[in-house]
Amino acid sequence: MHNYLVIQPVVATALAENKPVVALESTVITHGLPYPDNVETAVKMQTAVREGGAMPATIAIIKGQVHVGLTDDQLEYLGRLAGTAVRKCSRRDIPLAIGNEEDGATTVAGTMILAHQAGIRLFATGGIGGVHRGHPFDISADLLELGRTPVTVVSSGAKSILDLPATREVLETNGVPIIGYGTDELPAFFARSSGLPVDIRLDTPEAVARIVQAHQQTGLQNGLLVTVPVPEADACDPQMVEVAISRATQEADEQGIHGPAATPWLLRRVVELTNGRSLQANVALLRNNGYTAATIAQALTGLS
Ligand code: PSU
Ligand code: MN
Repeated sequence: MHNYLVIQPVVATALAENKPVVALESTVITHGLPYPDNVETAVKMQTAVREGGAMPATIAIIKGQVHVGLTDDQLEYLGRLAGTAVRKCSRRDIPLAIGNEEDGATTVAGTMILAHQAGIRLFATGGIGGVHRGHPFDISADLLELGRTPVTVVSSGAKSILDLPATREVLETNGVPIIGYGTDELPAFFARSSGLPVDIRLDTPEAVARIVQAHQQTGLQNGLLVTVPVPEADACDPQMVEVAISRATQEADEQGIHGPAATPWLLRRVVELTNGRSLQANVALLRNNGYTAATIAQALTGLS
């Protein structure tokens, strides 16, 4: 293995024995949720992956080393970096954090790259990045990475802080199929639907695993996107969320918040504007996506 890559022994053993493993990202910990909710949620998500029958492998860069699978102490260390200037690592940023021996939180894009290098095929998170509303050139590196790295990402779609129709178009251009897990519509993170269609609806882990397997057999090098709606009981009232999101995006424009700072700023502001109500949905969907990804990972090891 590469010497910058430190694979936690339990994760390495699971991989060597062809047991199911699910990667988890770290930007959601440092930039997506406040401390200490972020650490609690990360732990809950790891537990949900185990309950679904797979080994969780949270990925982050700590002092220039890529860790695949974190200890509780390392999770706590990362959690306390929330609100600091810790580097948010997509493809562009990975060599900067490693070479400069920095800490780095991996985004969906960054986590896909490092999961693939470690030999992990499934990755669960909350929401992917997309095309920003009113900023058609601010396209998340997540969308391009999904077009070039063969990892299956399980998420609840994207928040409507983004331009969802444009996001869908960019995914299509990059050859990324959207699989609706138990849904005909692309989920919109806090809300179970967006009005936009998925490319295929599948209702069981086995059905998704067959697509992942077929994709692997073809040797295609893009990623796959599996979208899972937030559990019904925890979904937010769409109107309440929309009001918060509209206000947050308007404020961001007025204050000139853009680039990599845009997504974290908007995420924090939406939690404030919904009085934390959106946090409950966020935690619920993260756990549910971890569990779902684990069941798919397990079905996949049954096929190969
Ligand atoms: N969307 C969320 N929560 C998150 C993110 C997105 O609902 O935590 C994070 C993910 O790590 C994602 C990143 O990969 O933000 C996208 O950032 P950008 O738009 O700058 O590419
Ligand atoms: Mn961006």
